[in-house]
Parts: sequence; structure tokens; C-alpha cells
Amino acid sequence: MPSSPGALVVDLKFDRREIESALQGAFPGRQVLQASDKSQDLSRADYLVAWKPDPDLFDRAPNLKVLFSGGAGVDHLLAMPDLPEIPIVRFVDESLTTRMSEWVVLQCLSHLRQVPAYLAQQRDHLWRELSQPEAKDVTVGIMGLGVLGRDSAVKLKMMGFNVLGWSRTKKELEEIETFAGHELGTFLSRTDLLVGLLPLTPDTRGIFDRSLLARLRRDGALGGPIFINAGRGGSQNEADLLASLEEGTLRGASLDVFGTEPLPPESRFWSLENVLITPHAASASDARALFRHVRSQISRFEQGQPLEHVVDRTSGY
Ligand code: NDP
Ligand code: OXD
Repeated sequence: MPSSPGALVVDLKFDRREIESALQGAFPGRQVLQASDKSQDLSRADYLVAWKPDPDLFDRAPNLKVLFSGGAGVDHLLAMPDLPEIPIVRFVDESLTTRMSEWVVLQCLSHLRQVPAYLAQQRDHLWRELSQPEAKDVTVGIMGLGVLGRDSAVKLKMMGFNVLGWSRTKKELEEIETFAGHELGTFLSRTDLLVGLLPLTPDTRGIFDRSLLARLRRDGALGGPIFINAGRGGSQNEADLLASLEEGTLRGASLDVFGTEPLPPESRFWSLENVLITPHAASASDARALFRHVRSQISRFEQGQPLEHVVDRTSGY
């Protein structure tokens, strides 16, 4: 008798109704178990799709074969105690990539077109035209040239910016000048708008500190450097960031991620007029797209084909 397909456990801290609706018909013939129901027996499940899972999850589901991250980043999984030695597949999907590029382009244009200053003027009922540099005179440097960084680079280029990219290993990208790890200094000295799209790993934790921010170009068309981060909050030294914004080493910032999320109401970041804040919403995972990706990877796995987007545990991404 053919055995029934392995069950999938879902542990996603997303909107419950969105998950329920996206699960309708998503895994035909396969049992789907919700980890939030503590009465469920997960002991025979083969697969898990998770975003910030409960700490007891691996005790409850000891026979998993593949772990799917509910997002592109996997730091939330790699930090878990008792993480089993099974493949971890991260979420890579056009919808996620497109959303991130929209956010990055939006933030770069917002600083180019002086949105923080105009918002302050609007609050004060002030009608005053500010200077208007052109995108071609401004250089965006992207730290992290992975799936998200590369797409953002192409779209920023389409908007007319000069674009540079930095990554651990050297990349070849059409019309985009790229730098490898050891070339960070040169990359920073030519960057006006610094975009962080790095995963959080032991090597990137706290990388955006005062000394790094102080190496950005100071005499560019924007009148001072801007920092834009949608990677992970853990890669920014927030005390250094606040000091750099307050003393003018940085002219402004756009921050989607923070060391503590939600950002506490008493955080000084909230009241800085030169900072645009979004609530870790640069590129939310679309539940339907996520389940499509999980279904297709499970199907590859069960047909004996290699899984795609498997995390390298040594590098941490
Ligand atoms: P990828 O794994 O595709 O790319 C990671 C990039 O970072 C690669 O270019 C890699 O270099 C580079 N990198 C990693 N470590 C270092 C290092 N020590 N020094 C220099 N470069 C390094 O990831 P994605 O592009 O898919 O996603 C990036 C991150 O974005 C995620 O890990 C996640 O944290 C964040 N994210 C945030 C979202 C949000 O809504 N705010 C949504 C989705 C993702 P190399 O190419 O040489 O390997
Ligand atoms: C992700 C995120 O990693 O949303 O996908 O942060």
C-alpha cells in the first residue's frame, strides 16, 4: 500500500486569517498541522515551515526532514537551541524580491527628493523649495549583493542613480561596479546613500558602526551621507547610529529593522526628523507565494531532486 505523504507543520507568526486562507488547497492530499495547537501530535511530521518558531518546536517534532524558513533571512532559526541537522531552505520568490526593491527605491528617492525635510515643513505650514540634486549625481552603495541586493541595484540603476555593490565574494553585474569584502574602504568612500541588505551572521553583527559610517562620502550632492537598512537590526550598532545622526555624521536614515522589534515607544529614533521608520515591513512574505515555494521544494525533495536555496550553516546565510 502506498504510504501517505509526510505531514507539514506550520509555525508562522503572521496574520492568522491570511495563513488560513492561503492554506486552502495549498497542499492537496498532505496533512497540515498548526504548531499553535499544542494538542497536536507533531512527532511524525516530515516538514516544517516556520517564522520565529516556538522554542519547544523541535522537541514536539523530532522527525523532521526539511525546515523551510518563512522569510529570506534564517537568523531566527539558526539561533534556536536544538536545531536539527537537516537542510534549511530559505524563502526566495519574485514577490519578496520585488517588494524589497520597491522599498529600497522608495527610500533612495525619498532622500534624494528631501521627503523628511518636506514632511517637517508641512508640519510647520512652511512653503519653501529645497535644492534638488539629480539621481545621476548621487551614488548608492549596496552592502549585500544577494537575491535582494542585485534586484535593488538594477532598479536603482533604472531610476538613474550610480550604483555600487559590495559582497563577501566578488560579483559581475552589468553596469554596476562591484567590490569584494576587502575593498570595503574604497566602496564606502564613494557612497552617498548606503543600503544594508546583509543577512545577520557572526560576521555582520554590528557591522554598521560609527567607524564604518564615518568612512562614507561627505562631499556628495546630498550634502552628507544617508543610511538605509532593511537587512537586520542586529547588524547596526544603534548607539553609534543615533550619535552619527545627532551629530551630523549621517544626514539621515531609513530604518526598517531594529535590534529590538517592535521598536520601543521611548526609542530616540522615533523623534529624529531625519529618520524614516517602517515596522519591519520592507518586504513581508506573501503567504500564498510562500506555500507555493514550499510545495514545489517538497515535490523536488520527494522526487529525489536537490532542494534549492539551501542555507550554508557555516557562513550563516
Ligand atoms: P542572500 O543570501 O541572497 O544574499 C546575501 C548577500 O550578503 C550576499 O551577497 C553575500 O555575499 C552578502 N554577505 C553575507 N555576509 C557577508 C559578509 N560578511 N561580508 C560581505 N557580504 C556578505 O540574501 P537575500 O538577498 O535574499 O536577503 C538578504 C537579507 O535581507 C536577509 O538575510 C534578511 O535578513 C533581509 N530581509 C529583510 C526583509 C525585510 O522585510 N526587512 C525581507 C527579506 C529579507 P556573497 O554574495 O559573497 O555570498
Ligand atoms: C525576511 C524578513 O527575512 O521578512 O524575509 O525579514
